[in-house]
Amino acid sequence: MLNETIAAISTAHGKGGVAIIRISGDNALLVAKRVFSTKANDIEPRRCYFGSILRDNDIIDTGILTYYKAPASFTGEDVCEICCHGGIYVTQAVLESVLSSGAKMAGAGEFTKRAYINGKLTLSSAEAIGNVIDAKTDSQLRLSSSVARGVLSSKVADIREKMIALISQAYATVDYPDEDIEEATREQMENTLNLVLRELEILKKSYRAGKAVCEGIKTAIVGKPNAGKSSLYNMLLGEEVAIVTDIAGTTRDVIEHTVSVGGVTLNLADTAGIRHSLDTVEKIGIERARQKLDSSELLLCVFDQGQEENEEDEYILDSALGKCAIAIINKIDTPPRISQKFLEKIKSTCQRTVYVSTKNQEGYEELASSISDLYDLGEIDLSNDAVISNARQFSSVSLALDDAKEAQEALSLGQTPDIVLFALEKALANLDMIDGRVAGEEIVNAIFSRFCVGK
Ligand SMILES: Nc1nc2c(ncn2[C@@H]2O[C@H](COP(=O)(O)OP(=O)(O)O)[C@@H](O)[C@H]2O)c(=O)[nH]1
Ligand SMILES: [Mg+2]
Repeated sequence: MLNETIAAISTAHGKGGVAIIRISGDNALLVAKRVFSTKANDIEPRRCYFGSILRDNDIIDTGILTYYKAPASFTGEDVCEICCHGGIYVTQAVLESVLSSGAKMAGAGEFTKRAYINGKLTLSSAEAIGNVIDAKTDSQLRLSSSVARGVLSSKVADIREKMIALISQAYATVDYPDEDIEEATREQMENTLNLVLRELEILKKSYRAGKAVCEGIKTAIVGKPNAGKSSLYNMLLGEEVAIVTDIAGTTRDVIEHTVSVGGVTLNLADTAGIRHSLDTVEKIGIERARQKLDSSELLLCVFDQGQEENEEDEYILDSALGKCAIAIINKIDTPPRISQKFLEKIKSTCQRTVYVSTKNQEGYEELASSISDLYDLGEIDLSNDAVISNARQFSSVSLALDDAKEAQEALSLGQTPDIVLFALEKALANLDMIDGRVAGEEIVNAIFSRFCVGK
């Protein structure tokens, strides 16, 4: 039952200065009053009241009560928040008192789900609140906070409005099946449709950046032994994680960490140097390096500029063909011996070429801006532009775009209005999936079950 009054600890589970127990539902104030005793006669909304927190008539703590009256609350229902001291035991005791006073334990994400169902949040905003909580890098925070504030939703609403105008224009003519769409109307529709197409294309393209920030890019550092892969790995992570020695074949296991470089989230793997080896353990490491090379979305191919290139370098470069790759010319503190011809080949194979000396920690900035550039972060303002940031949203935009193209084609071929209308309605239905106007119950449940209890 939706309006059952629910409660949970909304702050992190662990010891802290303060904790918040949130209560939401028709009986929120009634439940809170049973647990919280204050001198005030009346609890007014949006005011803070100091008082005692009771369990079975015993005072167990003192704290603050805040009441948010429906619909002006996070969930859109009556909400009370009791702020108590943040010890693990005391917080649990306050929650138990609330539960025995008539509230039910909230499920994971149930507050946010109610906010969505009550129209306080769109689906993409609700999803983004989860991402704000999970954010581990600055760009993840900026992007998810912008989606949570509704920047994406208002762009979608804007496109939606144009589509609805188009649909109503098409409906106006569909009632007279013997007539074609009038020339003036068609021109007007074409103009609006072109705008819609352009905006959908921009949104679709924004996923390159959105994915790079939110989901991260599977990245492997590859190169021959001793090129400086582990040194680069450590430079990017800002700490000595991987073992660096001058002994070829040092790295054997694949080491993986997540790091933000130039705003892009790299799921970064250091690998064994690829070469012919007879050592049993190193051979396994090399095999794993090859697998990483194949399964990665971005390669950082490391070359030692202090050595003439050899067949191992050639092999690495050939493997980068057709993939997204950045060449890292390392050891620029040493005299160059790599051939000009090979450098040319590197530049024509890899999307970017960056010169570094991991020994002197030189070239980080250049590498960071290359990565940022490669994933369009230079063109996008993460805090203010509408950006698609997950596969679910991407699929809706892509489908809507295909349908809108179909409508455009039908319109320009002078087909009957019902064909145009059919394509436009499909486009609208697909676009509406983003903010859950027609999202199936399963999708909605999948999104909210990712949340922690109390959110
Ligand atoms: N001169 C110089 N030596 C480097 C540089 N980067 C790495 N090295 C050295 O090259 C050797 C191999 O480095 P390592 O990172 O283990 O290479 P990997 O086998 O590719 O992982 C070590 O002795 C490093 O100190 C650099 O920028 N300049
Ligand atoms: Mg290594």
